[in-house]
Amino acid sequence: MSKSLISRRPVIRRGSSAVDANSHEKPASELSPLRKLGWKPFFQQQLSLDELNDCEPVKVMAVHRSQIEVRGDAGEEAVLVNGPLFEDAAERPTVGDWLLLDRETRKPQRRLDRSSLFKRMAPGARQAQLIAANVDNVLIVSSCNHDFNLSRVERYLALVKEAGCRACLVLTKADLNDDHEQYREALKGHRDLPLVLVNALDAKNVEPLREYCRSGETLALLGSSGVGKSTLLNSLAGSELAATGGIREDDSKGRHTTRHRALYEIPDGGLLLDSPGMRELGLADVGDGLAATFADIGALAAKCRFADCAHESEPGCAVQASIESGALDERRLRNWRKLEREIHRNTRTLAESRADDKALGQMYRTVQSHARSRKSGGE
Ligand SMILES: Nc1nc2c(ncn2[C@@H]2O[C@H](COP(=O)(O)OP(=O)(O)OP(=O)(O)O)[C@@H](O)[C@H]2O)c(=O)[nH]1
Ligand SMILES: [Mg+2]
Ligand SMILES: [Zn+2]
Repeated sequence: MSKSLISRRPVIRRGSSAVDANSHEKPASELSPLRKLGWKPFFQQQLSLDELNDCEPVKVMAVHRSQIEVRGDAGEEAVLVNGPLFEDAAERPTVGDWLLLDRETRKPQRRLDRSSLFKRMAPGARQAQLIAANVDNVLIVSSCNHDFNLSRVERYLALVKEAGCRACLVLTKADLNDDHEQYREALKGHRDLPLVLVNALDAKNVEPLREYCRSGETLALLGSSGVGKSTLLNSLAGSELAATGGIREDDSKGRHTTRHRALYEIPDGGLLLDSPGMRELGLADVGDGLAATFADIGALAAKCRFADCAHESEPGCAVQASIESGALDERRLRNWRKLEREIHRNTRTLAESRADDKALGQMYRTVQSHARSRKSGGE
């Protein structure tokens, strides 16, 4: 199916679940299966008339080496990872993506544009690794022990804000720690980041988190290994959907209990993304998200005497004045600088490897076309 056929106008087909794309007001129990999976007008509008007739949308629930699990109106099925859609590693579908499956052959035809995308620099590589697509809300999960680290929270926030998602910071293992005030104090500078302390093992305790996972919404749980992401999932779902592990409390290396990223359906709620703990979250292409995360420093910097102030020892530096008065934490300035340098470096690396890939692709095409013309020349 050619991309040129894509109509950008919404096409509503009577009698199909696609009609429900506009029914935001319905109670959760009445939503169509697709709406429950997060189908929205944004995706509906991408379908051409031909695609409406020949294809059906499915959501990628999990990605394995040779096949992906998808779910749609027809329930769950497995799709093989081959064909043009899977050739370009950077374009490969990720968890949360919407694909169009041919109604007859059940083969994926194309991936729909994403409403949001999380990616990180693949540890030790020059490429980005996709984490998830089409996520609405994120719980940045950390725990009330040595795992808690404000600079890491800011790293996650840059990613989440770049994607335009709503974030909440969840500190698990509140039952193992009495000094909750220290965390509230540490988060004072982040007025727009709600903080919830929970015992993730206790279903009643996690109730306040349901507002991030309503029917039709997708909630991602992101955080290090052993902080209790799968435990939260199970408590919200009311059943043991995922295995949880016994990480040794004083061994920060820990074992990764969850091995694959996957979406789970929460009864009377939306979809929940559980993923293996991330030891490294290298940032790239999230300049706007970083600016939003450190908007307070940006606002101060605008008041510095010199437009190119480095906020070190320049006279009239509003950022340094704020640190001296105790209003701004120096750690925050250091982390902002560090992340800014990292994003700059990684974004350049990605741009270079994209350019290399493009040049390589061009070279292959040239070689192939020479080979073809030699063949047709009767060699
Ligand atoms: N006491 C207590 N234990 C918890 C809490 N949350 C998680 N745990 C325990 O911490 C351990 C790790 O929890 P998991 O849910 O497997 O952690 P995870 O974040 O999914 O870890 P990975 O899958 O490796 O990324 C398990 O033994 C849980 O029972 C909590 O709030 N209180
Ligand atoms: Mg887990
Ligand atoms: Zn300054």
